[in-house]
Amino acid sequence: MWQGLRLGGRVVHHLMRRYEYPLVFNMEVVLFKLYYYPNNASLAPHFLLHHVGAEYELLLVDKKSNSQKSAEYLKLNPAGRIPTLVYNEQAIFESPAICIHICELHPEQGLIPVIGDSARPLFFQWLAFLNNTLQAELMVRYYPHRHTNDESTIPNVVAAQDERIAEALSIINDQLEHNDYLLGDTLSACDYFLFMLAEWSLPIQRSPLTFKHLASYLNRLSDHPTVKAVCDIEGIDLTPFK
Ligand SMILES: N[C@@H](CCC(=O)N[C@@H](CS)C(=O)NCC(=O)O)C(=O)O
Repeated sequence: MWQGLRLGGRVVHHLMRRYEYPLVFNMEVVLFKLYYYPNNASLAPHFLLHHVGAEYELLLVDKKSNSQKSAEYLKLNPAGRIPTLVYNEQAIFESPAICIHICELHPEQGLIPVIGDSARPLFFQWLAFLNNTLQAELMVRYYPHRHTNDESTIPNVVAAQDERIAEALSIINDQLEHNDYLLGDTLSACDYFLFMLAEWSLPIQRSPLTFKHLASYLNRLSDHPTVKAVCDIEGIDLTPFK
């Protein structure tokens, strides 16, 4: 059984359901289903679904019991990772791809610059940097045992990663010195993605809050209604950003 929570629009239901059943609430089809775990890589897509005002259902993938590796889930996401988005019966995985898809389905929200806008390549640049560099380094930092066959070297892997993460945060900090948001003066999906990764980075020695411009940006974003609402749903404490 997946534990589902339907959000968006006006109604919130708690329910238990099998995901293969047709999804109909009050005779309305729920368009988006997000397979998530609180404060995991599903957080950025969750911010976006909330921001665009989508009708969506959250389906908890119980990481504690390794449900992301269950045969049922692997049919949707052969990588066995969180998140997965199902839209119009099509499942996709990889959080940046999911983010882009949601943005493109809601172009009126301006969360991705349109084709021809000079900010569009920068959008791809920052999203790729966040996902391929910062997120990838964080994954090694938090799962160091996957990156060594000698347990005694785990502290070295962690220490090396802390430095690499600080380097990535420093590049982002420089970008925010003269820009309100990653792309300039407009909020985009990249900012939600960065907020997710910054939250994960809080326990690190050179936390994002030790970088002046990044810290004040995160402080501002932590007051954004979407960030507040989604963090409330996922039980994420925003006080460290205040
Ligand atoms: N590149 C993937 C990574 C997703 C990922 O690693 N998710 C983590 C949670 S944050 C996960 O599912 N970990 C469980 C596992 O590796 O078994 C994405 O961005 O969607």
